Amino acid sequence: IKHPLEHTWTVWHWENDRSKNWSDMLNEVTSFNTVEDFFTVYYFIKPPSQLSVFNDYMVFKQGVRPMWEDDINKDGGRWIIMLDKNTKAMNDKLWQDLLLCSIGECFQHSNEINGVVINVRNKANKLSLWTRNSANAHAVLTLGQQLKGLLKLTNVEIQYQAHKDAMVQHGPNFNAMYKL
Ligand code: M7G
Repeated sequence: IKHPLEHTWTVWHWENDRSKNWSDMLNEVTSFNTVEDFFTVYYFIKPPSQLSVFNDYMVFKQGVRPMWEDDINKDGGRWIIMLDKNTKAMNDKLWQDLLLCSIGECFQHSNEINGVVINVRNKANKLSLWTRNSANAHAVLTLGQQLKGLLKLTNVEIQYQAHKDAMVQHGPNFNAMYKL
């Protein structure tokens, strides 16, 4: 018998294609709801360090589309961790840790978690933890503190951005709701 997870999670892949709208570049890959099936998927797909730039992985609870507009995301936001691209193995390890902590329900307030994302970009990669309600300051801050602890990011600043702000603020400089 396989070891069941608390939730079923869906893996999405995004790849840039200038001829398409952002949401048309999103593809649903597969879903899993056991530890064993997670690892089968995890080792089947390329690690982030082997993806070309302008590729993303998104892993979200089943039924939540990995976009701001989804009903479950629209009042939410994300904790963002900028990753130095020079440390490939470290990038892959942090992505794996973030996944394992999320699907393994390591976080308090894990009911506030909608999904996790890694964006592979030119200068830096971006790891994020998407939460359901940006107005729930207690849950947001607790999750941020745990994120820093679990991923051992003591000397790295992480920033929380509401999706409503992300919709109007583009680029690497934005007004963070919280910084830790
Ligand atoms: P990004 O891929 O999150 O980060 O957003 P990046 O700046 O490091 O590449 C880049 C752009 O993709 C945004 O400015 C939007 O145009 C588009 N985009 C990203 N997300 C997550 C969404 C989304 O959820 N909905 C829509 N409509 N566009 C998005």
